[in-house]
Amino acid sequence: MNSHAYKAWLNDSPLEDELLKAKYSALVGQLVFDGEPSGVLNTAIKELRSGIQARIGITPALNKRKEPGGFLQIIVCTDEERLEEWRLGEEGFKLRYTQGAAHGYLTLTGGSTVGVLYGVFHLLRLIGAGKPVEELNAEECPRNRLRMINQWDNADGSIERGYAGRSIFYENGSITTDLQRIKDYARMLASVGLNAISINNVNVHEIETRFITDELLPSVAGVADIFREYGIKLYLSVNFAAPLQIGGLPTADPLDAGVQSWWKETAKRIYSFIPDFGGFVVKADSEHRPGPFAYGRDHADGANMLADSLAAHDGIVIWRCFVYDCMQDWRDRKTDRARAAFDHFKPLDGRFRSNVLLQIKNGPMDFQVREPVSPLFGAMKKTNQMMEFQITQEYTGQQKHLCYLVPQWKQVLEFDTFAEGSGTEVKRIVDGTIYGMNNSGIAAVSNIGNDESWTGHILAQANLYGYGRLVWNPNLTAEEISTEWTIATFGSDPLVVSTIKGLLLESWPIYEGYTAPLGVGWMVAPNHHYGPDVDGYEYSRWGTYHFADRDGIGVDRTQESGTGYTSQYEEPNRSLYDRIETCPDELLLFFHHVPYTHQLHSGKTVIQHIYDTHFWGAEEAERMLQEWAGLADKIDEARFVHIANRLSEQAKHATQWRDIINTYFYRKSGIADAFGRTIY
Ligand code: GCW
Repeated sequence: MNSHAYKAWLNDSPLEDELLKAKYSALVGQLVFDGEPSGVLNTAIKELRSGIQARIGITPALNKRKEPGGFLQIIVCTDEERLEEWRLGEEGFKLRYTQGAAHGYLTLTGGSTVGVLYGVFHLLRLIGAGKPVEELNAEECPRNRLRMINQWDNADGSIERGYAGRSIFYENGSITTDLQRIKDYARMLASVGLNAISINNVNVHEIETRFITDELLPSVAGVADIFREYGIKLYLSVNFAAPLQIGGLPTADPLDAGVQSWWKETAKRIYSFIPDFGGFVVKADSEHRPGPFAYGRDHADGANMLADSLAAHDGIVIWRCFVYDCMQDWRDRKTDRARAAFDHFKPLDGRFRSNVLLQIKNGPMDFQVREPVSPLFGAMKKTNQMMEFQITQEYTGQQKHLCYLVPQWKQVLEFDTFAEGSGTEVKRIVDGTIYGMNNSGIAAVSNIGNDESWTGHILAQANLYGYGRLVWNPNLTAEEISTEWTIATFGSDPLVVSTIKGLLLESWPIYEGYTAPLGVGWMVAPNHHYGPDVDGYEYSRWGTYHFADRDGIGVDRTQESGTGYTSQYEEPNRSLYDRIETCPDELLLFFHHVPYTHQLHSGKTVIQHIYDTHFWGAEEAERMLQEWAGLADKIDEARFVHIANRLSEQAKHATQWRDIINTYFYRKSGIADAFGRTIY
């Protein structure tokens, strides 16, 4: 596959500026490297040479010593002292342009071979953006150690919450033989600095349970080989009940000696096939998955037992905190799903092994368009913790709607938990600085499938790209990341850049505008979660209610009259959310049950806000389509039409959202729209 859609941000069209091309040629005509490149370095040099060939039209010579003329020298740091002296992290790199007497030259120094690889992708990005040679400088080191992607792919080829076709990893119960596609994916991930991937769904079914057996490990190892070439470690999601289901044991009790030695043997076997295997991702006692509760044990018992099996091999356990009662009764107003992760895990703080990481979803519910930040961040002071984001757009339009999530993630990472006083932002907890954790990082659920465009919606590629860049450096702004992506993907034409960047940055508020209001969430059709259904989950067992009646709407999570969820936050956040007077509008209904006539800080009533944002959101969705139309003669036809079709579907669907939500609340409240607009 060779289309623009497939190449995504690794667009390698020849540069048009001939003068600039000549300048680049003078600089990168020879690559100087003293040694025999192998492994990741080999990948880096191949990427560099093919990238330069495509962009500039020359294939750089690979020289051991400098020949006359400009050059690009590659240096790999091989010992720790040097790393310190050069102030380079192991995965970091420095790129320097120097103007010599007769010619200029570039030096790319990597803290390790993978540092060089990241430097190569960075350099190619700068060249693609047409940076002047004097500006080919950078000094970069990733802020987060673990920069991970979680695939929710199943062995049968389906993808849980996948919106871009079938799995690129599996077909009919086995690992695919089309390894090229996996390699192309590894490239994309490495190009934005990601370094870890779990390749199967956290809901581990029958076949995937056997990925850790002699029978299937050879093919898993084949996949690990591909990712290794790009500096990416492979992880597997495992089934906590595996000793029972495939081990022939009568129990999976984590304190049972037989179970413990079964997992130790299993770990040994895995490492014999994959020497640098990353470790296990575990969803246990969550949504009917097996776990330690069945044996009267807790999460620390379960996670530690697995951690012990991996410790000798430097492997880690990533234990998910998405644990809640999914058999609730809507009449029960005291049980609160939002409280669950904190209630389960906070009491266990300090009990987890150092090679256990708790993976916490960004919000306390489940990847809604708007949620507060999970209060577990900062609450676990003696436990490694990492963030879980969702790139796949389960609740945010399923890659049929444009919803650029970088601004949302950015808000989460910038959130001040006050866990250690002011300035304890989430980004500094998950990067390990606040609690000096040895394991930390960020993971996200992937949004790719075997669709030609990878992500179903070409503009949804920006979410995968943006995720990688943000995790590399959470201090980048959404504006910077979206500009970078647009230029890499569509080129530097100013109208193209400003239009696409604008669409991306406006899309989250627009999507929020015509869907569930004021942080309440969950007004989606059950099961598949696409499209409006205000009461779709209102009487179900999942604990996701909005409690709308004729008088008001929202969930009372205050300390005095509600579920007490707000008490899980540190001050001043606790009072901020607890008090209706200070609770931010966008989260009002998450924390409070209010009458429709309640006045927001914006000055509007809740009901008028609902009407206004829904009319506005649908109009904006239409406007996005018109904006895109303005790029007709600036974008190749295939991508232009693909995106136009998606945006037009979105605009249509937004009117459906608008009407269903508005009508529902008009009927419930009996209060008319102040502007007399059409409500059915
Ligand atoms: O949001 C829910 C999804 C499930 C998913 C679960 C989880 C993998 O609807 O499909 O299961 O979250 O995160 O475990």
